[in-house]
Amino acid sequence: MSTIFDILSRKIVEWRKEESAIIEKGGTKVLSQVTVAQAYGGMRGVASIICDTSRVPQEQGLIIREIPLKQLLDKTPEEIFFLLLTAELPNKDQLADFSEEIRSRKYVPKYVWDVLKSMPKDSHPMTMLNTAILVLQKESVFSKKYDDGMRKEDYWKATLEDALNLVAKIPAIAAGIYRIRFNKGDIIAPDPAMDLTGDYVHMLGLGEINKEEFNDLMRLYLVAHCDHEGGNVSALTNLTINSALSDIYYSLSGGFDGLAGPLHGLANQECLKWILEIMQKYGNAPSKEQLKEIVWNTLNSGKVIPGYGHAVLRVTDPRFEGFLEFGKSHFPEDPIFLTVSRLYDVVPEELKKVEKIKNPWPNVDAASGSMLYHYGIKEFSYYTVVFAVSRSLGLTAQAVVNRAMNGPLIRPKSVTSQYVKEFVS
Ligand code: HAX
Repeated sequence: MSTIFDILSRKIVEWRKEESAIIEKGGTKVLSQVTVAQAYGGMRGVASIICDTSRVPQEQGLIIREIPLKQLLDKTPEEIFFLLLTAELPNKDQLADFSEEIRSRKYVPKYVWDVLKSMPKDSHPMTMLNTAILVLQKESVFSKKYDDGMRKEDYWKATLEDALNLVAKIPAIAAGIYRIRFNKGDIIAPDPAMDLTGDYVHMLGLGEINKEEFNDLMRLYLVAHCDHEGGNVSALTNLTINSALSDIYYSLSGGFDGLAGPLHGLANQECLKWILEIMQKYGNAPSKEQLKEIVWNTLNSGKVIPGYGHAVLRVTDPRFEGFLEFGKSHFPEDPIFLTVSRLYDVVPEELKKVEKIKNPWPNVDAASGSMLYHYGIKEFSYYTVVFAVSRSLGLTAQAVVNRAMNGPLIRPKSVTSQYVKEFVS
């Protein structure tokens, strides 16, 4: 049976050949240009980095290794991680071997818990997650081997070791953070026999819920948030840090620092907060008129409508649709879910009236928090951590692929405003 290391060893030889051929054939062709407005506008639309794990066409949404997300919604995080890394779904034997690789790496050293327990009681759960990852950095195989003079061709192998270790440990760390931060009792140890989803649910220790249903939601959640091409804040940060040959403990925690922003992963926390405020004001079943009013009140107070809009997408996010379907089939009468659905009927039409907003449609964060809330995770500052557990699959896979392809140091050129002023005149 081939291990993930054997499979990637074979594939990387081909990928490197393909890359050399592309550069040889078309290395001087212009892929993208940058206007002055784009330089001032966060480089939106400038194609200038390579990411092979996934792509996000603006009219389709997430496509992982050329398979649209909608066709992957019944998969497990292990299958998706394998797909992100290798560009193929695993067969039965490969999946069994890969799952075992992950299961055997779950243990989280005690010093991580000591640090987390000593943090201020009001620390944000994302700060705790990023701290835990940084504290674990001393375990980095890449860093140790680099110090020992590892050859460049082997960087990816050490990065893969780090990726497998991180992906295996992050659910335990995330579940531990939930229990420590929200006084849920002792940390629950990982079960070596369980898969990533089952063990995360087990370690959260949520008490009286429909475990089977919640397990299915968590599987969907961990699949849906796994990756979103290479140019978003967390991915680009991860890439940039890793390109300096900082190991992925550094780059992942840096990427997650970006995910913790309200315009990125924190939007799910903001969105549920906003929905609960709406329901506090208008009751369990706000009318469309009331929802319109709240949308305009929010916009007029200078705030964004959380969960709506996107830097790339120009349609409803298929990840949002996945969650909407899940809610419809499992808890269609849940008042929070009903408000999420009703907002979907109202918000896009109102945002279309604001000329500057390029995408009035919902993104993943418009629905995901309401799902967790239904099953009893009511502490919404925790929601971005669940997002991060899933995104660790994509970010670590991107780093492995980048090291495999001998990715360059990321170092775009900056210019001063004075330079641009003279340039435009
Ligand atoms: N509500 C109000 N205004 C919005 C808006 C929204 N939902 N979406 C965009 N706009 C505004 C922008 O703030 C911007 O205004 P200014 O020019 O005054 O700054 C203008 O419309 C143009 O923005 P855009 O080009 O349409 O979108 P951007 O690429 O600049 O930003 C964002 C994309 C996702 C950040 C934006 O749509 C937003 O703030 N949405 C709400 C927050 C959110 O849901 N974030 C999660 C996104 C998905 C994600 O990354 N999850 O992790």
